[in-house]
Amino acid sequence: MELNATDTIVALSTAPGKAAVAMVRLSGPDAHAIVADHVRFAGKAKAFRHARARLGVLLEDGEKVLDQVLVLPFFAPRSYTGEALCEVHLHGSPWLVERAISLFCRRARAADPGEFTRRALQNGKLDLAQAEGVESLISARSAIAHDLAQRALRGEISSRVEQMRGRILRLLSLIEAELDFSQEEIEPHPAEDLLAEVGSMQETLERWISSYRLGRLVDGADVVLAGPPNAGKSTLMNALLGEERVIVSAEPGTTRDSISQSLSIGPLEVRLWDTAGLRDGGGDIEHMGMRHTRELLERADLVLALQPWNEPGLEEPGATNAVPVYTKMDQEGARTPSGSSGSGPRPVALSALSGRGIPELLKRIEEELVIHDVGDDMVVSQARHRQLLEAALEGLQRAAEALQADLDRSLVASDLRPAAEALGQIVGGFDLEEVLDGIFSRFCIGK
Ligand SMILES: Nc1nc2c(ncn2[C@@H]2O[C@H](COP(=O)(O)OP(=O)(O)O)[C@@H](O)[C@H]2O)c(=O)[nH]1
Ligand SMILES: [Mg+2]
Repeated sequence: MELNATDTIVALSTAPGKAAVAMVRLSGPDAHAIVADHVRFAGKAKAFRHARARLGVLLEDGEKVLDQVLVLPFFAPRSYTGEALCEVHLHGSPWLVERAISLFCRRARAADPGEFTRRALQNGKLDLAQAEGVESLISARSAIAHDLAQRALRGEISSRVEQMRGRILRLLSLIEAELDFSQEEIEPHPAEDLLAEVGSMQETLERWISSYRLGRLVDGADVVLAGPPNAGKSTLMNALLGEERVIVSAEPGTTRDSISQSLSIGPLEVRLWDTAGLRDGGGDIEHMGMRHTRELLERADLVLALQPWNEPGLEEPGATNAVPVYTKMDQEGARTPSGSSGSGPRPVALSALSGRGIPELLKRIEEELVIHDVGDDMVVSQARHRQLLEAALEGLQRAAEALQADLDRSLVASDLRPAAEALGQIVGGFDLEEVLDGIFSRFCIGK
């Protein structure tokens, strides 16, 4: 895609389909003129003013009134894209929207997916991490997803990553300066100082990378109901969903397939999985179900390991992310099995039939998933960011090793450079050499 796009693009910016109101957006040099061509405004002919809405009628071929519209113009660079932009609000009939777009398309072109945001990126209105934030915000389905997207959009990821990249570049410039002026008897920086700085950056990057455990939950957390047949998994599934979603029966092996359903728990979106209970025996289909159960257990964010209160220990919750759940606590004589208060995670006791213990379970699920209060610290929610942070960390690790082994400092520099580059890719739009040039042009030796 060319920089400084010169064509004007148009697209429906609200969801497609029938709606009370739809918004068609144009961006590019002719955005205002194109709209003015097709809309007759009430009152005296006045020029558009930035961010001032005007009522008018959309005309087909200069006479036939298609709809009453609200026109909202934005001037470059004070728009989302940084270009002249115009919103046209009209009634949300798919036919009408189609008509309006084809009128505008006489002098504009239908936008490619994401092209408005792409132009915003090219015009410096957003950086790459913020553009990803826009997409995340639109797809947010939970309070956590929304919160993290807003942070990205505000530039919190970008500024932290940029700061970290700045630290690496400062280190690089120190080392490069030593190398460039090695004849001039400059005292090299002690390895311990450099190591301390690299070590502190490593620590921060490790913390950021581990925050992905929380950040990835923006796509929904997988919570798996596991346990032997007849433990009450399907009954609990229905109780949590508040509907008879899955079949419950006293016959072991009733659930043979894994079934998932979404559920909001606190700030999270959870995919709750009912599974085929693991047991010896059973037919082919049940075995296939059990294989799927094992796969699910491996990638689960949280396992609820169900056991009837009177048959504890049938299924040891082997996974570290498993919470023991004692079921059927409404039965006569039911009590939490002894020995359950020892080491290991605190058990939850409940009855899916009476509902007792269900609120506690919901609270516990939330606690287990939102591991710690992240406060203002960085939370990585994009797999792309995590990969690049890992690449950066690897570079720092190698640099630390080179420093420890007292290798030539040029080798240290060549490990630091890809680390800075990886961080640069998170925010995007930077040329490392360019930045280094900038830094060195200001760098002054001997002063
Ligand atoms: N009394 C009592 N029975 C339950 C409870 N939960 C499940 N059951 C019964 O236990 C049997 C097996 O339940 P189900 O949910 O199908 O177990 P699953 O095999 O783990 O899915 C059924 O007869 C249920 O009615 C409970 O909380 N209290
Ligand atoms: Mg079942």
